[in-house]
Amino acid sequence: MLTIGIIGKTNTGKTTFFNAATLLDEKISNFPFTTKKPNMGTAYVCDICVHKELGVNDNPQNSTCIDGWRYAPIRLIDIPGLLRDAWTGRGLGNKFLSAIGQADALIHVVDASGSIDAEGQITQPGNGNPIQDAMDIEFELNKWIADIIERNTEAIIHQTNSLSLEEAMAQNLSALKVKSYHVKKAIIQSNLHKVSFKSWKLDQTLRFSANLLPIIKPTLIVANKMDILTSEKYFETLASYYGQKLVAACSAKSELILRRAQKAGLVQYTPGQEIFKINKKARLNPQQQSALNYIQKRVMNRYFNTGIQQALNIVVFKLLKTNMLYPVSDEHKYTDHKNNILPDVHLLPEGTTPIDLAKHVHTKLAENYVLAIDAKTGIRLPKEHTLNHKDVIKFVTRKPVKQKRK
Ligand SMILES: Nc1nc2c(ncn2[C@@H]2O[C@H](COP(=O)(O)OP(=O)(O)O)[C@@H](O)[C@H]2O)c(=O)[nH]1
Ligand SMILES: [Mg+2]
Repeated sequence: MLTIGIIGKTNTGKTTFFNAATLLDEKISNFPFTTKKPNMGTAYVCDICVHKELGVNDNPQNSTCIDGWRYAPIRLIDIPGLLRDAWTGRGLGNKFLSAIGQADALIHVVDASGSIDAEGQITQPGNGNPIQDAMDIEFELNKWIADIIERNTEAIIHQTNSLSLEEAMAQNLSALKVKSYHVKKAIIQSNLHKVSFKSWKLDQTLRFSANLLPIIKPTLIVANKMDILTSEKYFETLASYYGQKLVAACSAKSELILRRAQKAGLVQYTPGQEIFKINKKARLNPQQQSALNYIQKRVMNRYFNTGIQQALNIVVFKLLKTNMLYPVSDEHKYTDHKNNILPDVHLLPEGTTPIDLAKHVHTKLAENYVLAIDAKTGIRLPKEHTLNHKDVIKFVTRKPVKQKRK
C-alpha cells in the first residue's frame, strides 16, 4: 500500500494531522515525545468517482464512495522525535529515521504560526521561525543519508568492481527504497558525474544527499495552524522558498474537531469538502459552538477547507503522480464476479500498463492474461498502452480468475 510518512519538529501538529486523517485517538499534547513510537494508520485519498459518468450506482469493496467521491486507502505513519542531531542516533532518532525509509513520500508539518521555538517548545505565536524549522529537519535528513554513505564508502568502492557506482550506492541505500536511476539523477544534479566517488568530500556527499532526498521521498510542506493569524505571512515565505506546488496550508486541529463532531452526530461534514452543517437536532454546548464558529471564521471563510484531505491528495496525485484504476470482470455492467458494481480502485503510478495492473490485482490474472479492454470505450488495449487516471479495465484471461481482495 502507498505509504506517507509525517515528519516535522515537535509540537508542529503531526499527531493531530495523523489523527484527523485516520480518526484514531492518539494522545495529543504539548509535551515533547508524547508519541513514543512511530504510529501507523489508514487514511484516504479521494477524487470524483466514475460511477456518475458511467450512470450506475456502485458497491465499493476495497474503498468507499461518499457523496460521489471515491476514497482509496493509503498508509500513514506518524514519525515523531526528529531532533537536531537525530542522525547520530541521539535519543530515539534512528528508529524514526528508519520509518522514513519505508515511506513513498513525506508530509513535512511546519508550525506556520511560529508558535514553537527551535527545540519544538511552545512559545508565543510569531516568535518562532518556521522556515528555519523546515530547513533544520531537511538538514537532519541530508546528514542522515550522507552518514550512511560515509559509513559504507569502503563497501561501495569494493562493490564497484562488479557493479556500476549507481547500483552499488542504491544497494547500500536500499532501506530507503533507493533505485540506481535515483542515484544517477542525483549525481548529475549535484554535478558529481565527473568526480571519482573515492575522492568525494563531505560537502559533496551532503550535496548529493540533498539532491537525492526529494527524488526518493517527494515531500509536501504542510503549513499547519493556519487558523492562527500569524500564519499568513509565514505561509507566503514558505511558498516562495519551496515553491507554491510544494507547500499546502492546513489546520489539522480544525479537521480533527470537524471529524469528531461528525462522528458524534453534531455536524454533517465530508472530509475535504468546503462546508459543514450543524445538525438541526444537535445540542451544542457553548464550547462546541464557539469551536465551530472559530473554524468557520478562521478556516473555512478564509481558506475554504481545512487542507488535510487536499494535502494527502496533492502528495498522492501530484507529487507521486498516482492514478486511480478500476478493474472489473464485466465490462458492460462494470461488476466483479459477485455483481458488485465498480468494487475496487487501485492506486498505481503513471506509466502503469494493463499487465502491470493485472499483476497488482492478482498474479493469476497476469499469468493468464490475454488482453485488456477499456470498459468506458470498449476498445482493446495494446500491451504497452499506459493507463489513464480513472480508467475502468476488464481483463480477458485464458482461464477464469476470481479477483481476490487484498
Ligand atoms: N491552533 C492550532 N493548534 C494546533 C493545530 N494542530 C495542532 N495544534 C496544537 O499543537 C499542539 C501540538 O500538537 P501535536 O499534534 O501533539 O504535535 P506533534 O508533536 O507534532 O505531534 C497541540 O496543542 C495541538 O492541539 C492547528 O491546526 N491549529
Ligand atoms: Mg506527536
